[in-house]
Amino acid sequence: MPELPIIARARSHSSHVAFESPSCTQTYQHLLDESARVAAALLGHADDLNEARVALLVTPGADYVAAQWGIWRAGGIKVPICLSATEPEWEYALTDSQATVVLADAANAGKIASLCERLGVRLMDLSCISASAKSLPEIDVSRRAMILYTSGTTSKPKGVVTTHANIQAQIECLVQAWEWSASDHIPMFLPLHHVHGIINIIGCALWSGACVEAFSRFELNAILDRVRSHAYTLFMAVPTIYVKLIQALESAPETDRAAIVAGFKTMRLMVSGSAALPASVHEQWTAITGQRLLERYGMTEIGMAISNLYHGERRPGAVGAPLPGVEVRLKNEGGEIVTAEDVPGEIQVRGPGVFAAYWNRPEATAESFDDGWFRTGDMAVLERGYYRIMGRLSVDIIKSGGYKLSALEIEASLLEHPLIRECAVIGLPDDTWGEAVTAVCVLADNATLDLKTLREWCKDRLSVYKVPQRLKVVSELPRNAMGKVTKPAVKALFG
Ligand code: MCA
Ligand code: AMP
Repeated sequence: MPELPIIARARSHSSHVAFESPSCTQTYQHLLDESARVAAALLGHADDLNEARVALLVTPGADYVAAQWGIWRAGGIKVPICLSATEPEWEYALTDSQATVVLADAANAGKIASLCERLGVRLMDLSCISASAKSLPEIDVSRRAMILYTSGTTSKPKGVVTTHANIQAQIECLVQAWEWSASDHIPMFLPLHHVHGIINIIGCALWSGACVEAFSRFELNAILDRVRSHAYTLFMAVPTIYVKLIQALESAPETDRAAIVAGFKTMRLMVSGSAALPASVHEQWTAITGQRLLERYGMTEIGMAISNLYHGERRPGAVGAPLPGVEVRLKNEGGEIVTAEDVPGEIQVRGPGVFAAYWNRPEATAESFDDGWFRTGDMAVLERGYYRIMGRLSVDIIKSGGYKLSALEIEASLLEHPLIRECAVIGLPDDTWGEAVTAVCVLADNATLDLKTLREWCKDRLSVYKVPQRLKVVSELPRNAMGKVTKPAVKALFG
């Protein structure tokens, strides 16, 4: 029976090591066997999950992939949820996606158990699965495979639906452009509810028969120890991580620094993306390690679209040229397609990696396309053959630590605070995080509120990266003649 290409590829690498950690290694065969067991357990007496949504709450590593492949092999749609999210955020993802099952590992099952009970969602603990393998359904690549929640210009995140064919296209274009092979070895320390970790790292590695070393989070010292022993051929991270690595190298004793730098120097490729990499960080990294970072541009809805060249120029401050199989165009405010260099326009993308739809949001889906081209909402300009990102069309989208955040979502939460009468959330430039979430609030009469108290209050409502880093209390918010709060004027309050 024909299998999903991702599974057939794994079979061709069955004896290779897929995951390695200081304590154990797991082969591709292990992932195939485990995912067959997960699929059988999910199916029970059914023949096919028929695109039922299965939420995934599993620590990065072999179990995560066994669960992911298990869902796919059983015909389900995988909905990975953020390990560090708050209960209201989990509740939103489970109810919006209408998930019927949460698949969790032993470390996380207890954290979501009461929510599952309250919502009537079945909780399956991966470590307690006892099903033996059974015959699995044939899955066509046109079927829907994954829903990723992404923040945007609405107050609640939208579910981005991709098919197996979309995922395959997103992976194959990177495997080709960056010349992935079975001899690659890559650390994985990014969250696995976003494209960067799921597609660019795990997806490409496992498609290629390569080896992944998974960390449960960005464990700086453990990762540097492995770099120092020349463990990796490839490294992929967000700009904030390169800033943190530079800080760590600058403060390390000279002998340690030289040993770690040698480990970075010998990697065949180091990539930065998910947010703008300041040219100064790019240049600093080259000065310290001799590596020229390859910056690329992508989005949850499209995978990767634009990249500096693997063989060729890697220009600081620019994201490069369209990836294989991806079409990119710029459209200006007047609705004209820009063909000249040095003229800004919105990036629009077309290609087999572009998502199928926003989950249950036909209007939002329709609005996000322009004659078959996906409207990214990012402005760019073409300069000497390479695109340079100029910013976003919406001031309500903030990028912090590589996470895309909706100012409107954070504002809606803050307005539930009993002392906050009005608020405007903005992103202010920040050397480490790219942008720092900043709240400007009008309080109830005679009330006082400090940042520490506000952050403490936010803890149970918003993920750590959405919690305001700065707070300014004002007597009124700047408004235009129509009475609407103007975010540029709010930003101007900070000089
Ligand atoms: C955490 N902290 C922050 C932020 N996040 N402070 C300011 N701004 C933030 N955004 C604070 C915490 O409050 C805490 O403070 C301290 O930093 C450590 O928190 P922790 O969560 O442990 O931080 P970390 O482990 O150092 O995390 C930094 C990180 C992480 C590794 C950069 O944010 C991360 O994994 N980001 C990547 C996200 C990602 O994969 N994005 C891709 C989506 P205290 O110490 O006071 O308690 S975009 C995508 O997929 C598209 C397609 C693409 O193009 O790639
Ligand atoms: P997300 O929706 O979380 O997938 O984030 C996608 C957004 O991240 C894009 O729309 C861009 O605004 C931003 N982004 C990704 N890569 C880059 C980059 N190299 N430079 C600037 N912005 C980027």
